[in-house]
Amino acid sequence: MSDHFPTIPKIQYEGPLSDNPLSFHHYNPEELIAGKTMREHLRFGAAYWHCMRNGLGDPFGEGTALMPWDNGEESLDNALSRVPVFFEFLEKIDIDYYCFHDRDISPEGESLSQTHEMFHQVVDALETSQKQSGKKLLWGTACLFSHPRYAQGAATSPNAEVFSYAASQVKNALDATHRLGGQGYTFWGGREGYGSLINTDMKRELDHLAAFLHMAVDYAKKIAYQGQFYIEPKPREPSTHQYDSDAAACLNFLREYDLLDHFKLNIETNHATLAGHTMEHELEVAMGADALGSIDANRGDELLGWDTDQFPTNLYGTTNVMLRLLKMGGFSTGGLNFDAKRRRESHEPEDLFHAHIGGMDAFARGLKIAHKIIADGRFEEFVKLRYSSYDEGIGAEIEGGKVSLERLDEYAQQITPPQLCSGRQERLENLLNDYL
Ligand code: XUL
Ligand code: CO
Repeated sequence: MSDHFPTIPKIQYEGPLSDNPLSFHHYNPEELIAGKTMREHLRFGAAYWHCMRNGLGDPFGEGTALMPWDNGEESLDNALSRVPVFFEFLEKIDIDYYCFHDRDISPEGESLSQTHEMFHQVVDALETSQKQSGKKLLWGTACLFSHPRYAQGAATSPNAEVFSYAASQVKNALDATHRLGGQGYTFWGGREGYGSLINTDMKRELDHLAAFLHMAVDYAKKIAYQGQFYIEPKPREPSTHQYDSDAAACLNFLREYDLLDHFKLNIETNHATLAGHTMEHELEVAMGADALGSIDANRGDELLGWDTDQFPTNLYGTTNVMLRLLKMGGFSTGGLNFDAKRRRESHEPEDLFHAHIGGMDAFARGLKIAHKIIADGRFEEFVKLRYSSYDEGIGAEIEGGKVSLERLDEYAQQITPPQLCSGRQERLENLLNDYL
């Protein structure tokens, strides 16, 4: 194994009393919870783009990240030399899965065919490293938002040649994902939206986006790629409005264009916040349609209005996510991918470890707390009781689709005016705090 993090040992579980910051205090990978190990429940993934390619710049200043293994060149050699560094990181942090965009792992060439050629050479290196380490690809994707050619969209660009370029990237990224045994393939519509409606034919752009996704589904069938397709909602940034703005908008789009059988959603916490929703709202919308596939785990900052992609450390947040995941019966193809970056001030390689340790420990605690809440059953019991008027009598008839408006008109006039029970929100909020 390479040694690019010489001062970092393999991170081990040392328990909550340990004062070693380079250890897990709560994430104990082999500990059993409800019949599965923590490792199996949580299926952590690391993002190649944030770990290896994010220099930590912001709109006001250049990057600060120290990356002694990187010579700063957009070359194939430099791309290849990042691969062992990333796998050493995965090994030391004990994360089993990773995710990448095509342009994170390899650069643009002079021509599109040269770009693809370099890309597949790096994919060869990833394949070798995966075999040696046992690490797995959670999902792959194509970066259809950084290059200036995508300034006006990719599949929703007004220019058909740009659409074709994007299709070519997706074909190659799908080939690579298939080869690497990727369990999923994500579409995040980075610039699939508009800056202004003044120059936009929205209906035409949406039709194009659907055609693009159908082509990907058809191609996956052709190459016998069985992984799960995901759409990742986000309302804005970089576009003023993105067509995949939240879970409900994505589901509506997928249904309208007959794509719902082929896609699930990859829900990201900070994107939920930007959409004006809680993460748990987005998860429940996706779950209601049996379409929760994977999670990009991070958080925003209450004081900043943009996608800060911070590491998740908020226990309410991780508990709320794990409550939904446990109720769903866990991931099948998906996982908890840390689509998160360090703050610009945390520029040393060691900070990559502290950041991921914090996220992993926060999710381990979320998992334990959520399991306890579900095992106790008090929330479930309360909610069940709250809706119990639908379990029998007129309620059961309503749910069974057996009554008409006229019948309810007659019924309502006979009964004494309805008495409501308290929703007990504050009592339940106190109860949640008791578990934390
Ligand atoms: C951008 C974002 C992406 C997707 C993959 O906000 O979250 O990194 O996860 O393209
Ligand atoms: Co993401």
